[in-house]
Amino acid sequence: MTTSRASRFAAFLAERFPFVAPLAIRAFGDSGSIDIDKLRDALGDALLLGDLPETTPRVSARERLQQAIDEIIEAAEGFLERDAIAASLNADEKREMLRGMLLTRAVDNRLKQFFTGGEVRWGNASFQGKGFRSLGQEAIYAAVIRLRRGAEHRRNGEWRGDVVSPMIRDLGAVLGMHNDRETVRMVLSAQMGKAGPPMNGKDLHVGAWLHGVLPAMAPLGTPALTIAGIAMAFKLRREPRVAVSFVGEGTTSLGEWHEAINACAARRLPAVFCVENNQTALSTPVRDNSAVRVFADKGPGYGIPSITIDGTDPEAIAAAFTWAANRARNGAGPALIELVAMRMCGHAHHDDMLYLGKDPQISWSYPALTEQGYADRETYEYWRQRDPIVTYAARLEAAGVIAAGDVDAWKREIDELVEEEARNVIDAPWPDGAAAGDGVFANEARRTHVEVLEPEWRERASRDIALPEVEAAPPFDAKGKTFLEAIMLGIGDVLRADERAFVYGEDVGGKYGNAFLLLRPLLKEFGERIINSVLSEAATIGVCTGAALAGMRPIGEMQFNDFVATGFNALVNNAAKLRYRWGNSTADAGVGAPFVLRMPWGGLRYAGPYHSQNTEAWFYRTPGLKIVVPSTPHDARSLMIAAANDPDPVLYYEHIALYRDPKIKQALTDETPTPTAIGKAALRRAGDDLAIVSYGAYVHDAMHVAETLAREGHQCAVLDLRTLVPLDRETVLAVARHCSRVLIVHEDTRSGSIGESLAAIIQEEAFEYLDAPVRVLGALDTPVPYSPPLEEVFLPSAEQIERAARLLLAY
Ligand SMILES: Cc1ncc(C[n+]2csc(CCOP(=O)(O)OP(=O)(O)O)c2C)c(N)n1
Repeated sequence: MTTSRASRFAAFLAERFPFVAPLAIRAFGDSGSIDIDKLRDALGDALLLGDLPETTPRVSARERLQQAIDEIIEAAEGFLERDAIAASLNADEKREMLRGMLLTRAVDNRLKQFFTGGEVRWGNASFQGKGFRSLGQEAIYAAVIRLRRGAEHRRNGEWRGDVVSPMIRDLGAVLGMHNDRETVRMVLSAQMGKAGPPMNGKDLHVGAWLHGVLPAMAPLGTPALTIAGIAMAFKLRREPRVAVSFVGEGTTSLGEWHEAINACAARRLPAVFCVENNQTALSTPVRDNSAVRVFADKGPGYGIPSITIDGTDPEAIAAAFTWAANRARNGAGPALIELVAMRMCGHAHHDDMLYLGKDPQISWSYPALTEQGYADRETYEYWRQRDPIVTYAARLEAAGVIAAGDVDAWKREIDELVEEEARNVIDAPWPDGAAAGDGVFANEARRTHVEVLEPEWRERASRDIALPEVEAAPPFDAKGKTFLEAIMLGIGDVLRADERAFVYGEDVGGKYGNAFLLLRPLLKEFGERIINSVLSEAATIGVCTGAALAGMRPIGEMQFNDFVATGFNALVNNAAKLRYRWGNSTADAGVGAPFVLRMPWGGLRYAGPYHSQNTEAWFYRTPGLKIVVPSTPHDARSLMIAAANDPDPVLYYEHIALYRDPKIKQALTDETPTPTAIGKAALRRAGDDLAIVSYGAYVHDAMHVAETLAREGHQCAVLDLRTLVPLDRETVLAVARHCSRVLIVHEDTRSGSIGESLAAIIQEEAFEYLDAPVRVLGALDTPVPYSPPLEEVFLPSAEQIERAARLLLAY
């Protein structure tokens, strides 16, 4: 079999464009040279047929065929570029790749030894840690060899290089981004849950923002979305930086991965997507996960170039990633690289036994597969001959790049280094347990368990029974601004004040300005920063998260809050947890995702089960997300400014029924107002007899009921929560203690609602002040029905609020 460049090229064409391979072979003849012009001519002669009808309306057959030729030529040029890159790899780079693979295997071995060795003890038991193996996939080290990495890309404590998002199998890429004993210790320490940056025992996945490494996530598709957001930040700031996503072939079955690629492809964001096909997803063979011929076949579906290469060939990998990164940096958008290799170990430490049928000895060589193992025997035997360390070492030795004894000497050095760092981890302290309460939000006090029945605590807490002042607010003004206009003004204030801010969501940009035309007045001034997302809530949330991480201040939008469900994972498992997972360490302090997610929300409009929901309780109990719920135009504007300046993700719930409500208009200033503090409730009305606590649209119903009852001499205080997270507990409790009777009213369905949570807090902490049960009034526990008579029964009515209030007053 010949392996001349021309024959490799023909094989490449056979893989991606099989019908063209024979034509190329004929065009080049025996010359062995590859002439792109000759290929173009040959393709033109063969494909550009004469008179054919349109392929589809408005697409001529000629245009379609020309597109196909352009695609083949681009792919051919890519092949040549990769070949040139591979040829340009210098001896130092080659040695680094080999040493990097050795280091990867040594660390992987040490992680396994930690798992089986019983060296680390917690109390009376050994702590094994939970960890994943990378045996057989060490060549991934080569993917980062020509990325922008290293100290020169860190300026003023900020990472300015490329960013990679490794998955659990990509230990090599993590080590490659910062090949230093510090990284070795980070990796070992993360698995063993010891104190130390950057994870500080908070997560076993390791990331190092200051070296451009995101921590892997267990929800496997989500990091690709973060990569899309980071790439968006790079593009908006016109920085020549690239964001790289790695996933296994099993993960290509997850929607988030597709949504990320599509979002990047649509805007030609500087991203690279890599699929590592290692034959097995946990235990599931490739065929049970997908019917594709090769995973690179998925790329053309998104209009991006893709290639499949040998995942055990470091030079091919280095060339592929350098090619893809170059084109991304030059504005050509993402590419997809599939690496084919095999996992030569179990999915995780505990799975070695099942995969191989026997727990392997720690060794530089691959373990043997026994009869009992579930790995496919024939495939395993094939890949056993392709150990990237063995084959590459032989290749470099044959080429004179390394000398005969180099590998053995390196193995000794590396083993020593890894062992030293393992000892350091064994000797390292455990994290201070109390730190479990640190770092959910920036700049907050440590969270602790509180025993609210302790007499001392009760004594201290129960003193505060005074009502706060009724908050000063602009009065109603029929000529004033609507709630909708106020939100728009707040967004305008933010965009004007902070060049890092941009708006991202479905239908927000172009000539449209969002589904409610809310943003339309801003399009002229800020058109370039009001950007249409692809139709994907996961992508919107992922892009906001990644861009925020990379230093932007996105204002994302769910067209209706109901649709957040399709981005739920990206919000609760990524945006909400990022700060906490990084351990809030000094080295990575400030690594959070500060963005605003606008949530048009609520019923009262006969809009049915998918355009009316109250989703705030879904997130109320997710640590790491703030929630604001303005009820007046003034607050809508000033809370938008506060939310955009907040260092953490803020869900901004804007009630659609208030958007154009003429009864709540207020005069607003021309100047940017002072931001309203997040976490501060507003007393809207003072009263001693009953406290009505509410938020969103129902604040106005509460006020009406209070006014009605006042005419009869009953004075009700009305508390507008305004922020749900962090909850203004002190004010809620002060109002409850002061009035002794509490009615909580909200639009959301009752069971598991925020009202029930407040009632629990009030009865626990203000029990001795209460003269009546805390009453919670919410909607029926059903989906939101559409037809007016149905919705009116579903929602709590003014009559129900008034009746509950009267019963409480009389209790
Ligand atoms: C969303 C999600 N579902 C399930 C899992 C459990 N899980 C962990 S790894 C894994 C297999 C991943 O396979 P693949 O993407 O091919 O990567 P590989 O492990 O083979 O490198 C599964 C199912 C998970 N982590 N995340």
